[in-house]
Amino acid sequence: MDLDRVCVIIPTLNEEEAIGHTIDEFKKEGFNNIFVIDGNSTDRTREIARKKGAKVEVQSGKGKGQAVAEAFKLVDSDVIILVDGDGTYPAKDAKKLLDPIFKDVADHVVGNRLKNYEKGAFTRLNLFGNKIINFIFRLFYGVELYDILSGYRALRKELYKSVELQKRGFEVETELTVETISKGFRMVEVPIEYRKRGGKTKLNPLKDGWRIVSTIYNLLPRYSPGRHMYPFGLIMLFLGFITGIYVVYEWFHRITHSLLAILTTLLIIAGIQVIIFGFIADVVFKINAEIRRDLILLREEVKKIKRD
Ligand SMILES: Nc1nc2c(ncn2[C@@H]2O[C@H](COP(=O)(O)OP(=O)(O)OP(=O)(O)O)[C@@H](O)[C@H]2O)c(=O)[nH]1
Ligand SMILES: [Mg+2]
Repeated sequence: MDLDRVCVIIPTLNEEEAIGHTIDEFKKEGFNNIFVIDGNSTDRTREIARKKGAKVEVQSGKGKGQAVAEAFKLVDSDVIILVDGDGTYPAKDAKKLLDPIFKDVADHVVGNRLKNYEKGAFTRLNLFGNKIINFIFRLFYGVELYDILSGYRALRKELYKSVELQKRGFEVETELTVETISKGFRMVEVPIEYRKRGGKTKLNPLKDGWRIVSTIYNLLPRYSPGRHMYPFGLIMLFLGFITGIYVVYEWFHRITHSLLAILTTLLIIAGIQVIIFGFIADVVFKINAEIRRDLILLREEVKKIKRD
Protein backbone atom coordinates (compact mmCIF):
# COMPACT_ATOMS: atom_id res chain seq x y z
CA MET A 1 0.00 0.00 0.00
CA ASP A 2 1.62 3.24 -1.19
CA LEU A 3 0.68 5.82 1.44
CA ASP A 4 2.31 8.67 -0.50
CA ARG A 5 -0.67 8.46 -2.85
CA VAL A 6 -2.97 9.26 0.08
CA CYS A 7 -3.86 12.62 1.60
CA VAL A 8 -5.54 12.83 5.01
CA ILE A 9 -8.04 15.71 5.08
CA ILE A 10 -9.07 16.99 8.51
CA PRO A 11 -11.78 19.67 8.87
CA THR A 12 -11.37 21.52 12.16
CA LEU A 13 -13.12 24.20 14.16
CA ASN A 14 -11.62 24.95 17.57
CA GLU A 15 -10.06 21.52 18.14
CA GLU A 16 -6.87 22.54 19.99
CA GLU A 17 -7.40 19.78 22.55
CA ALA A 18 -7.35 16.95 20.03
CA ILE A 19 -5.79 18.05 16.74
CA GLY A 20 -2.12 17.62 17.76
CA HIS A 21 -2.65 14.07 18.91
CA THR A 22 -4.76 13.26 15.82
CA ILE A 23 -1.97 14.38 13.45
CA ASP A 24 0.71 12.57 15.48
CA GLU A 25 -1.26 9.33 15.26
CA PHE A 26 -1.60 9.53 11.48
CA LYS A 27 2.09 10.34 11.08
CA LYS A 28 2.96 7.34 13.19
CA GLU A 29 0.91 5.15 10.84
CA GLY A 30 2.98 6.42 7.91
CA PHE A 31 0.80 9.20 6.51
CA ASN A 32 2.92 12.24 5.69
CA ASN A 33 0.49 14.19 3.57
CA ILE A 34 -1.95 15.78 6.03
CA PHE A 35 -4.23 18.66 5.09
CA VAL A 36 -6.15 20.60 7.72
CA ILE A 37 -9.02 22.74 6.47
CA ASP A 38 -9.87 25.08 9.29
CA GLY A 39 -13.10 27.01 9.90
CA ASN A 40 -11.36 30.10 11.28
CA SER A 41 -10.70 28.62 14.73
CA THR A 42 -10.26 31.16 17.50
CA ASP A 43 -8.04 28.86 19.57
CA ARG A 44 -4.58 27.42 18.81
CA THR A 45 -5.79 24.75 16.33
CA ARG A 46 -3.96 26.13 13.25
CA GLU A 47 -0.75 26.84 15.15
CA ILE A 48 -0.62 23.32 16.59
CA ALA A 49 -1.48 21.71 13.25
CA ARG A 50 1.33 23.59 11.47
CA LYS A 51 3.81 22.73 14.19
CA LYS A 52 2.92 19.04 13.81
CA GLY A 53 3.72 19.26 10.10
CA ALA A 54 0.27 19.47 8.48
CA LYS A 55 -0.56 21.78 5.61
CA VAL A 56 -3.16 24.23 6.89
CA GLU A 57 -5.69 26.33 4.97
CA VAL A 58 -8.54 28.46 6.26
CA GLN A 59 -11.83 27.73 4.50
CA SER A 60 -13.35 30.61 2.54
CA GLY A 61 -16.91 30.05 3.78
CA LYS A 62 -18.72 28.55 6.75
CA GLY A 63 -19.64 25.03 7.90
CA LYS A 64 -18.10 21.56 7.69
CA GLY A 65 -19.71 20.89 4.29
CA GLN A 66 -18.19 23.97 2.71
CA ALA A 67 -14.81 23.06 4.23
CA VAL A 68 -14.91 19.55 2.76
CA ALA A 69 -15.99 20.81 -0.68
CA GLU A 70 -13.13 23.32 -0.68
CA ALA A 71 -10.57 20.72 0.44
CA PHE A 72 -11.66 18.42 -2.42
CA LYS A 73 -10.74 21.22 -4.83
CA LEU A 74 -7.39 22.01 -3.23
CA VAL A 75 -6.13 18.43 -2.85
CA ASP A 76 -4.98 16.31 -5.79
CA SER A 77 -3.98 12.92 -4.35
CA ASP A 78 -5.15 9.61 -5.85
CA VAL A 79 -6.97 8.74 -2.65
CA ILE A 80 -8.12 10.82 0.30
CA ILE A 81 -9.04 9.97 3.85
CA LEU A 82 -11.55 12.28 5.44
CA VAL A 83 -11.42 12.30 9.23
CA ASP A 84 -12.71 14.54 12.04
CA GLY A 85 -10.12 16.41 14.05
CA ASP A 86 -11.68 15.64 17.42
CA GLY A 87 -9.65 12.50 18.15
CA THR A 88 -12.62 10.13 17.96
CA TYR A 89 -11.28 8.01 15.07
CA PRO A 90 -8.11 5.93 15.61
CA ALA A 91 -5.49 6.29 12.86
CA LYS A 92 -4.71 2.59 13.09
CA ASP A 93 -8.03 1.88 11.32
CA ALA A 94 -7.06 4.00 8.28
CA LYS A 95 -5.60 1.06 6.40
CA LYS A 96 -8.85 -0.86 6.82
CA LEU A 97 -10.54 2.00 4.96
CA LEU A 98 -7.91 2.06 2.23
CA ASP A 99 -7.81 -1.69 1.65
CA PRO A 100 -10.99 -2.00 -0.50
CA ILE A 101 -9.88 1.00 -2.58
CA PHE A 102 -6.39 -0.32 -3.26
CA LYS A 103 -7.90 -3.72 -4.07
CA ASP A 104 -10.27 -1.90 -6.45
CA VAL A 105 -13.47 -3.30 -4.97
CA ALA A 106 -14.81 0.09 -3.79
CA ASP A 107 -14.61 3.80 -4.60
CA HIS A 108 -15.89 5.04 -1.26
CA VAL A 109 -15.29 3.27 2.06
CA VAL A 110 -17.04 4.34 5.26
CA GLY A 111 -15.91 3.48 8.78
CA ASN A 112 -18.89 1.98 10.62
CA ARG A 113 -18.78 3.08 14.27
CA LEU A 114 -21.85 1.30 15.49
CA LYS A 115 -20.36 -2.13 16.19
CA ASN A 116 -17.37 -1.13 18.26
CA TYR A 117 -17.60 2.11 20.18
CA GLU A 118 -16.09 3.19 23.46
CA LYS A 119 -18.53 3.67 26.32
CA GLY A 120 -19.64 7.32 26.33
CA ALA A 121 -18.58 7.95 22.72
CA PHE A 122 -22.24 8.29 21.73
CA THR A 123 -24.75 10.05 23.95
CA ARG A 124 -28.00 8.12 24.18
CA LEU A 125 -29.69 10.71 21.96
CA ASN A 126 -26.92 10.55 19.34
CA LEU A 127 -27.02 6.76 19.17
CA PHE A 128 -30.80 6.71 18.85
CA GLY A 129 -30.72 9.51 16.27
CA ASN A 130 -28.06 7.73 14.25
CA LYS A 131 -30.04 4.49 14.15
CA ILE A 132 -33.25 6.27 13.11
CA ILE A 133 -31.46 8.28 10.41
CA ASN A 134 -29.80 5.19 8.95
CA PHE A 135 -33.12 3.33 9.04
CA ILE A 136 -34.84 6.17 7.16
CA PHE A 137 -31.99 6.18 4.65
CA ARG A 138 -32.32 2.43 3.99
CA LEU A 139 -36.09 2.72 3.71
CA PHE A 140 -35.98 5.54 1.14
CA TYR A 141 -32.93 4.52 -0.87
CA GLY A 142 -33.01 0.74 -0.50
CA VAL A 143 -29.23 0.65 -0.05
CA GLU A 144 -27.82 -1.42 2.83
CA LEU A 145 -25.74 1.11 4.77
CA TYR A 146 -25.69 1.35 8.54
CA ASP A 147 -23.55 4.38 9.41
CA ILE A 148 -23.91 7.01 6.72
CA LEU A 149 -22.99 9.87 9.11
CA SER A 150 -19.57 8.52 10.07
CA GLY A 151 -16.79 11.11 10.02
CA TYR A 152 -14.16 8.60 8.85
CA ARG A 153 -14.08 7.62 5.18
CA ALA A 154 -11.82 7.11 2.19
CA LEU A 155 -12.57 8.14 -1.40
CA ARG A 156 -10.74 7.67 -4.64
CA LYS A 157 -9.93 10.67 -6.81
CA GLU A 158 -12.39 9.91 -9.63
CA LEU A 159 -15.13 10.19 -7.04
CA TYR A 160 -14.09 13.10 -4.80
CA LYS A 161 -13.34 15.23 -7.84
CA SER A 162 -16.77 14.58 -9.33
CA VAL A 163 -19.12 14.91 -6.34
CA GLU A 164 -21.25 18.04 -6.39
CA LEU A 165 -21.55 19.27 -2.81
CA GLN A 166 -24.13 21.97 -2.17
CA LYS A 167 -24.86 21.48 1.52
CA ARG A 168 -22.79 23.67 3.80
CA GLY A 169 -23.11 22.06 7.24
CA PHE A 170 -23.32 18.62 8.84
CA GLU A 171 -25.42 17.33 5.92
CA VAL A 172 -22.14 16.77 4.07
CA GLU A 173 -21.83 13.07 4.99
CA THR A 174 -25.37 12.41 3.72
CA GLU A 175 -24.69 14.31 0.52
CA LEU A 176 -21.41 12.45 -0.06
CA THR A 177 -23.24 9.15 0.35
CA VAL A 178 -26.09 10.11 -2.00
CA GLU A 179 -23.68 11.52 -4.60
CA THR A 180 -21.67 8.29 -4.55
CA ILE A 181 -24.59 5.94 -5.15
CA SER A 182 -26.30 8.36 -7.58
CA LYS A 183 -23.24 8.53 -9.79
CA GLY A 184 -23.02 4.75 -9.83
CA PHE A 185 -19.85 4.44 -7.70
CA ARG A 186 -19.26 1.53 -5.33
CA MET A 187 -19.61 2.09 -1.61
CA VAL A 188 -18.78 -0.27 1.27
CA GLU A 189 -18.64 -0.07 5.05
CA VAL A 190 -15.93 -1.52 7.29
CA PRO A 191 -16.14 -1.69 11.09
CA ILE A 192 -13.90 0.73 12.98
CA GLU A 193 -13.37 1.77 16.58
CA TYR A 194 -14.97 4.95 17.83
CA ARG A 195 -13.67 6.88 20.84
CA LYS A 196 -14.95 9.53 23.18
CA ARG A 197 -14.53 13.09 22.03
CA GLY A 198 -11.87 15.50 23.34
CA GLY A 199 -13.12 19.09 23.36
CA LYS A 200 -16.61 20.44 22.70
CA THR A 201 -19.01 19.17 20.03
CA LYS A 202 -20.06 21.50 17.19
CA LEU A 203 -23.13 19.40 16.44
CA ASN A 204 -26.61 20.30 17.65
CA PRO A 205 -28.31 16.86 17.77
CA LEU A 206 -31.87 18.09 17.29
CA LYS A 207 -31.35 20.90 14.79
CA ASP A 208 -28.70 19.08 12.74
CA GLY A 209 -30.55 15.75 13.08
CA TRP A 210 -33.67 17.27 11.57
CA ARG A 211 -31.65 18.92 8.80
CA ILE A 212 -30.07 15.57 7.94
CA VAL A 213 -33.45 13.80 7.78
CA SER A 214 -34.88 16.46 5.44
CA THR A 215 -31.68 16.26 3.37
CA ILE A 216 -32.18 12.49 2.99
CA TYR A 217 -35.63 13.12 1.51
CA ASN A 218 -34.70 16.19 -0.53
CA LEU A 219 -31.76 14.46 -2.21
CA LEU A 220 -33.85 11.43 -3.19
CA PRO A 221 -34.55 12.65 -6.77
CA ARG A 222 -30.78 12.69 -7.38
CA TYR A 223 -30.69 8.94 -6.76
CA SER A 224 -34.12 7.81 -7.83
CA PRO A 225 -36.85 10.16 -9.12
CA GLY A 226 -39.23 7.20 -9.06
CA ARG A 227 -38.92 6.70 -5.32
CA HIS A 228 -39.82 10.36 -4.93
CA MET A 229 -42.99 9.90 -7.05
CA TYR A 230 -44.32 6.50 -5.89
CA PRO A 231 -45.86 7.80 -2.64
CA PHE A 232 -48.05 10.29 -4.57
CA GLY A 233 -49.18 7.57 -6.97
CA LEU A 234 -49.95 5.20 -4.10
CA ILE A 235 -51.97 7.87 -2.24
CA MET A 236 -54.09 8.49 -5.38
CA LEU A 237 -54.66 4.76 -5.88
CA PHE A 238 -55.64 4.36 -2.24
CA LEU A 239 -58.17 7.23 -2.39
CA GLY A 240 -59.51 5.84 -5.68
CA PHE A 241 -60.11 2.43 -4.12
CA ILE A 242 -61.97 3.94 -1.19
CA THR A 243 -64.31 6.04 -3.36
CA GLY A 244 -64.61 3.08 -5.75
CA ILE A 245 -65.73 0.66 -3.07
CA TYR A 246 -68.28 3.22 -1.89
CA VAL A 247 -69.66 3.79 -5.40
CA VAL A 248 -70.04 0.06 -6.11
CA TYR A 249 -71.58 -0.60 -2.68
CA GLU A 250 -74.20 2.11 -3.23
CA TRP A 251 -74.85 0.91 -6.78
CA PHE A 252 -75.86 -2.50 -5.43
CA HIS A 253 -78.38 -0.63 -3.29
CA ARG A 254 -79.71 1.07 -6.46
CA ILE A 255 -78.09 4.44 -5.81
CA THR A 256 -75.86 5.82 -8.59
CA HIS A 257 -73.09 8.39 -7.88
CA SER A 258 -71.99 9.52 -11.36
CA LEU A 259 -69.61 12.30 -10.30
CA LEU A 260 -67.92 10.18 -7.66
CA ALA A 261 -67.59 7.36 -10.21
CA ILE A 262 -65.74 9.73 -12.56
CA LEU A 263 -63.51 10.92 -9.73
CA THR A 264 -62.73 7.30 -8.86
CA THR A 265 -61.68 6.56 -12.42
CA LEU A 266 -59.52 9.67 -12.52
CA LEU A 267 -57.79 8.86 -9.23
CA ILE A 268 -57.02 5.29 -10.24
CA ILE A 269 -55.80 6.12 -13.74
CA ALA A 270 -53.71 9.07 -12.52
CA GLY A 271 -52.27 6.96 -9.68
CA ILE A 272 -51.22 4.19 -12.05
CA GLN A 273 -49.73 6.73 -14.44
CA VAL A 274 -47.67 8.44 -11.75
CA ILE A 275 -46.25 5.07 -10.72
CA ILE A 276 -45.45 4.11 -14.32
CA PHE A 277 -43.85 7.52 -14.99
CA GLY A 278 -41.78 7.09 -11.84
CA PHE A 279 -40.63 3.68 -12.99
CA ILE A 280 -39.66 4.94 -16.45
CA ALA A 281 -37.90 7.95 -14.92
CA ASP A 282 -35.89 5.54 -12.75
CA VAL A 283 -34.83 3.35 -15.65
CA VAL A 284 -33.73 6.36 -17.72
CA PHE A 285 -31.99 7.83 -14.70
CA LYS A 286 -30.06 4.63 -13.87
CA ILE A 287 -28.79 4.29 -17.42
CA ASN A 288 -27.78 7.94 -17.33
CA ALA A 289 -25.92 7.44 -14.02
CA GLU A 290 -23.96 4.51 -15.44
CA ILE A 291 -22.98 6.47 -18.52
CA ARG A 292 -21.94 9.42 -16.36
CA ARG A 293 -19.77 7.21 -14.18
CA ASP A 294 -18.11 5.66 -17.20
CA LEU A 295 -17.46 9.13 -18.62
CA ILE A 296 -15.86 10.27 -15.37
CA LEU A 297 -13.61 7.20 -15.29
CA LEU A 298 -12.74 7.66 -18.96
CA ARG A 299 -11.88 11.31 -18.45
CA GLU A 300 -9.51 10.43 -15.58
CA GLU A 301 -7.89 7.72 -17.72
CA VAL A 302 -7.31 10.18 -20.56
CA LYS A 303 -5.82 12.69 -18.10
CA LYS A 304 -3.45 10.00 -16.78
CA ILE A 305 -2.36 8.99 -20.28
CA LYS A 306 -1.74 12.64 -21.21
CA ARG A 307 0.37 13.12 -18.08
CA ASP A 308 2.59 10.07 -18.66
N1 LIG B 1 -13.53 23.57 8.81
C1 LIG B 1 -14.59 23.34 9.59
N2 LIG B 1 -14.65 22.26 10.38
C2 LIG B 1 -15.74 22.07 11.17
C3 LIG B 1 -16.83 22.97 11.19
N3 LIG B 1 -17.75 22.50 12.07
C4 LIG B 1 -17.25 21.36 12.58
N4 LIG B 1 -16.03 21.10 12.04
C5 LIG B 1 -15.15 19.97 12.30
O1 LIG B 1 -15.77 18.82 11.78
C6 LIG B 1 -15.50 17.69 12.59
C7 LIG B 1 -16.79 17.07 13.05
O2 LIG B 1 -17.45 17.92 13.95
P1 LIG B 1 -18.00 17.38 15.33
O3 LIG B 1 -18.38 18.53 16.19
O4 LIG B 1 -17.03 16.41 15.88
O5 LIG B 1 -19.32 16.66 14.86
P2 LIG B 1 -19.71 15.16 15.08
O6 LIG B 1 -18.51 14.28 14.97
O7 LIG B 1 -20.83 14.89 14.16
O8 LIG B 1 -20.27 15.21 16.57
P3 LIG B 1 -19.67 14.57 17.93
O9 LIG B 1 -20.29 13.22 18.01
O10 LIG B 1 -20.12 15.48 19.00
O11 LIG B 1 -18.18 14.53 17.82
C8 LIG B 1 -14.63 18.21 13.74
O12 LIG B 1 -13.27 17.99 13.44
C9 LIG B 1 -14.95 19.69 13.77
O13 LIG B 1 -13.88 20.46 14.28
C10 LIG B 1 -16.74 24.13 10.33
O14 LIG B 1 -17.63 24.96 10.28
N5 LIG B 1 -15.61 24.25 9.56
MG1 LIG C 1 -16.91 14.19 16.20
